[in-house]
Amino acid sequence: MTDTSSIADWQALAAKEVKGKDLDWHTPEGIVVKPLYTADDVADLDPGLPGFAPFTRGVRASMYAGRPWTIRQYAGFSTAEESNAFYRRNLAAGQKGLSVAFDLATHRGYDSDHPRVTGDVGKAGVAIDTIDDMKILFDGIPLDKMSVSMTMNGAVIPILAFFIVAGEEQGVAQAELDGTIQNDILKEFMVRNTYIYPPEPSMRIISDIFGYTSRNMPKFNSISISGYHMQEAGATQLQELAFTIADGAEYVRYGVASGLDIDKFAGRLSFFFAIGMNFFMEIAKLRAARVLWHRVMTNLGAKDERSKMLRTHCQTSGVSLTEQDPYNNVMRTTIEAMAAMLGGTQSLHTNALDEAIALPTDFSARIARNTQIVIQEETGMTKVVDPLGGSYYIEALTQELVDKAWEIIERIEREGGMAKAVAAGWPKAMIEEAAAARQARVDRGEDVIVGVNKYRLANEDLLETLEVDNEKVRQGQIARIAKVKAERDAAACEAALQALRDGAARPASIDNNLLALAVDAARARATLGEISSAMEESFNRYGTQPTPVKGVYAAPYEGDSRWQQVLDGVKAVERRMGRKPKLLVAKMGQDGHDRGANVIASAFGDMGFDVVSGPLFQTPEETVVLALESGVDVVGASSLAAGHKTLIPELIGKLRERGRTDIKVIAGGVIPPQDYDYLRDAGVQGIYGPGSNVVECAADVLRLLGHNMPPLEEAA
Ligand code: MLC
Ligand code: 5AD
Repeated sequence: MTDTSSIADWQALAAKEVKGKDLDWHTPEGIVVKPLYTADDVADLDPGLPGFAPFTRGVRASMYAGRPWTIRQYAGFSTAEESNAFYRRNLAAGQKGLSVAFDLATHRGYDSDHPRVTGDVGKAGVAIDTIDDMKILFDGIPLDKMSVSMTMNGAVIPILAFFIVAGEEQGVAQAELDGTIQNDILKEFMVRNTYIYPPEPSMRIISDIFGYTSRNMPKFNSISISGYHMQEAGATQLQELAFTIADGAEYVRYGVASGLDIDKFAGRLSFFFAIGMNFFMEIAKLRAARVLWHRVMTNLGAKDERSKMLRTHCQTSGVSLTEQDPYNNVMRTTIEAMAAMLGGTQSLHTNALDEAIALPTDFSARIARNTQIVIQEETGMTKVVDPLGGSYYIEALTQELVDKAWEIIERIEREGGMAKAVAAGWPKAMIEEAAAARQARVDRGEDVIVGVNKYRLANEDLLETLEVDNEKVRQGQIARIAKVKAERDAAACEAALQALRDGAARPASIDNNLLALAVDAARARATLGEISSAMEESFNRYGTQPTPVKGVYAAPYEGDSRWQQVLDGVKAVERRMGRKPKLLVAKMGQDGHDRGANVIASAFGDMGFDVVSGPLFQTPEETVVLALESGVDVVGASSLAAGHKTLIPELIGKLRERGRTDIKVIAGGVIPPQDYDYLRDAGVQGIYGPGSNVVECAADVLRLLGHNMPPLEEAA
C-alpha cells in the first residue's frame, strides 16, 4: 500500500519535473482528472464480480471468454434488394448480427411516392414501403437464427408489423423472432428528430409495443434506449449517461402504468451508447451505466435480476471522424472499439472511414468490420473478463460518473421524470450548449483533431464513395407500391386500416393494441404510409421550432483578434445595409440532424448576424417562402442525409423563378467533394464540409456580401 507521505513525495517529484505546471485535466464533464491514481482513490470501492449485481464488471460471468460481443454493423441504402445483397456479403465475411438503417422517408412515415420525400428515398438507408420490401430485405436470411436490430422510432408500428409478418411468411413464429427495435422516442424529441406524432401518443405506442412483445415475442428486445445520438449531437459523456438512464426509468414507469408487471418486460429493455475518443471515460461510462441501471430498477421495484441488468449495443462515434485525411479514422475507430469492449458491450458497430462524407462502400465496410474481427480473433483481448477491473483510475472514474450522473438523474426525478424534462427543454439546451462550446474549442485549436486543426494536409486525395441514384430508387419503389396496391384485397385492407384508425382514437388496452392492429393491416398489404396516416388522424403530426443557444460560442473568443475582425466586418456590412446581415439556416427534406444547423445559428448569432433558424423538414418551396418573408441575404442549407443534390438545386431554381438571384445560397454538412462542382454549377456560392472553422465560414459570408474581408493570415 502506498502511504500518504509517498504520495506527497510523488507530488513533489512530479511538480519538479514539470516545473510546477498544473497537470489536472478539466474535462467537459466537469470532472478533474488527476495525473495519478493510487490505492487511496479506491479505498472504499469494490466493483464485485462479473455476472453479479450491480454488474459493474459485466452482465455475464464469463463475458467474452464465453461468447464475444456481436459484430453488428448498421447498414442499409437504396432498395431492399441491394441492402439484402450487402447484408449477405457482410455475413459471409464475418459479421454476426444485422442492423437495419432505413431511409428518412420511412422513418417519418411517408411512402416513397409522397411529394415531401423526393430527396430522401433510398439515401440515408433502405426504402421500405410495403411488406414486400421487408420480405426482400430478409430474403435468404432466416429470422429465427439471425438477430436483427432495426433502428426505427417514428414509424415503429408499421416497421415492426412488417417484420413480424415477414417472419410469419418465412414460416418463423413470433416467439422465435430475435432482435431489437430502437423504439426510443424521448431522445428523438431531444436530439435525433425522426418523430412523427406528439409526445403523448408516441409514449402510448411504446407501451403498446412493450405489451405486445412481452406477450408474443419473448426473445425480442422491445427498445434500445439510446444515448448515442446525444453524444453525436454534442452531449458530454456525463450528459449522455444521465439522460439515457433517466429515459430508461421513464419508459419503465410508462410500461408499469399501462398495466404491465415490471419483471415481465424489463428484462428485454436494452441500451445503446456512443463511444468517442475519451478512451477511459468511455470505459468508465459503460461500467457506471450498469451500476446506475441496477440502482434505478431496484428503486422502481424490479425483483428479477435480469430486469436490472443493463445490456447494451455500442457504436463508435461518427462525429469524432473526419473528412480530412480519412485514413486516420481507422485508428480512431480502433481506439473506440477497444473502449467499447473494455467497457463490456454486448454488441458493437464500428464506423467506416468514409463516415464524414458518405455511407460505407464494400471497401470501407470491410475495414470497419475487420477492426472488430482483428480484436476478437488476433489479440487475446477477449480471454480475460473485465481486464481493467481494479485499475485505480478506472474504478475511481466509474464511481465519479455514477455520483455525478446520479445528481442529474435525481434532479430529473424530482421534476417529474424525463418526459417532463424533455418537454421543458432543458436537457436539449444543455446538450446544445456543450456542442457550441466544443465547436469553439475545436475552432480555436484547444481540442486537437489531427488532420483538421493540426497537421492538416495541403492536398487531400479523393475517396471513392457510395452514391445512390435516389430518383431511380424512387421510381422502382413507386412501381412496387402500385403493384402491391393493385394485387391486394382492397376491402380487407381498408377494413384493417379502419380498425387501426379506431384503435388510435380509443385508449390503449390489452384488446386495443396498436401493434396487433398494424400486424393485421400488414397482412392485408397496407403500406407504411397508410398505416402511419391511419394513426396520424387521431394523433396529428408534431413539429418544433429550433431555439439556438446564445453566447456559448462567443465566450472563449473574448479578446481574439480574428474574432474581432469578423465582428467589425459584420458591423461594417450592417452600416452599409442599414440593418444586420440576415442568414436563414435551412433544413430541407426529412433530415433531422440539427447539431450543425444549431451550432451555425448560435455562432453566427454571436458574431452579430441576424439569424432565422428554419424549422426542420421543409420543402425547397417552403424554404424559399420563409427566406423571402424574412428578407434574408443568405440561405445556408445544412444537409447531412445526402439530399443535397436534389434539394439545394431545387431551392436555387425556385429563388431564380422569383427573380431573387441576389440571395446567396451556401451549403454545409456531409457533402462529398465529388459533388462540389455539381453544386457550384447549380449556383451554390460556398460549401462547408465537416471540419470547417465557423469563424472562417462567417468571414467567407462577409466576402459574399461584398465586404473586403482580409484572409486569416492577415488577422494578427
Ligand atoms: C452472451 N450470451 C451468453 C454470453 N454472452 N451466454 C453465455 N455466456 C456468455 N458469455 C447470450 C445472451 O444471454 C443472449 O441470449 C445471446 O447470447 C446473445 O447475446 P447478447 O449479449 O444478448 O447479444 P445480442 O443478441 O447481440 O444483443 C445485444 C443487445 C441488443 C441486447 C444490446 O439489444 C442489440 O443487438 N442491440 C443492437 C442495437 C443496434 O444495432 N442499434 C443500431 C443503432 S444505429 P439470451 O437468450 O439471453 O437473449 C443508430 C444510428 C442512427 O441508431 O441514428 O440511425
Ligand atoms: N449505413 C451505415 N451506417 C450508417 N449510419 C447512419 N446511416 C447509415 C447507413 N445507412 C451511421 C453513421 C452515423 C450513425 C448515426 O450511424 O456512422 O454517424
